[in-house]
Amino acid sequence: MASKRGALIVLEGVDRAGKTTQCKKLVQALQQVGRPAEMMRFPDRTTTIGQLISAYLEKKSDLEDHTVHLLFSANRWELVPSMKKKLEQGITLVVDRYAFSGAAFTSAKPGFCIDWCKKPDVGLPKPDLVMFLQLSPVEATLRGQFGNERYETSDFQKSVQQKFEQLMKDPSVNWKVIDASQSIEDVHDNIRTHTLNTINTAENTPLGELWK
Ligand code: NYM
Repeated sequence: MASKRGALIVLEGVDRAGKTTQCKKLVQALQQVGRPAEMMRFPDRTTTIGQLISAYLEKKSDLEDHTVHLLFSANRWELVPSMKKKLEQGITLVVDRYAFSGAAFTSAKPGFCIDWCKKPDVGLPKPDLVMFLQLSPVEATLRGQFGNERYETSDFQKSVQQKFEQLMKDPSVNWKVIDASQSIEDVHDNIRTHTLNTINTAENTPLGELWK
């Protein structure tokens, strides 16, 4: 019998919600209980496309808004063959941002509708679980200053949060909202429980296609 597939787990949220910390802790926790797991992040700045995106985010280059949106999407598509291979091998992928960040960040720019923003990502491997780390703007401010990258301003992040809320109304995606204002350990316990349940169900269901 073919081995059971891994689960595709995504963490989303506005900047500074603690996604990266939680992704790392989750991968470690899964490995400790004998579940093969690997972390990925988008944008993946190591590829040629990722380097274009990285220069844009660091404000070292300017790119037209539609163009950079399509590059973020292309950066996901270029990783799809290796993602599918790993999932088939039984490896659970814990992903720091995915197409939801793509749609939320671009549609927060003037002149973009969320439907157009979702289109290039239609058909990507569908996450078995998307956990949204919820953090109020007040709590986010308490975590200190934003960095210097593009999009790192509180007004823009507020619009991004609203776009995420719109995306979360879609019942075709398995969203779970996590209160990110709790301690790192409490957030982790919550995330680990949801993930272990999802891994068990995903084993017996085929991988879906996002927004299709
Ligand atoms: N971002 C991320 C997008 O605008 N579109 C996308 O598709 C993705 C995946 O890039 N501000 C934005 C969100 C973040 C930035 O930051 C990447 P980080 O710190 O590498 O997660």
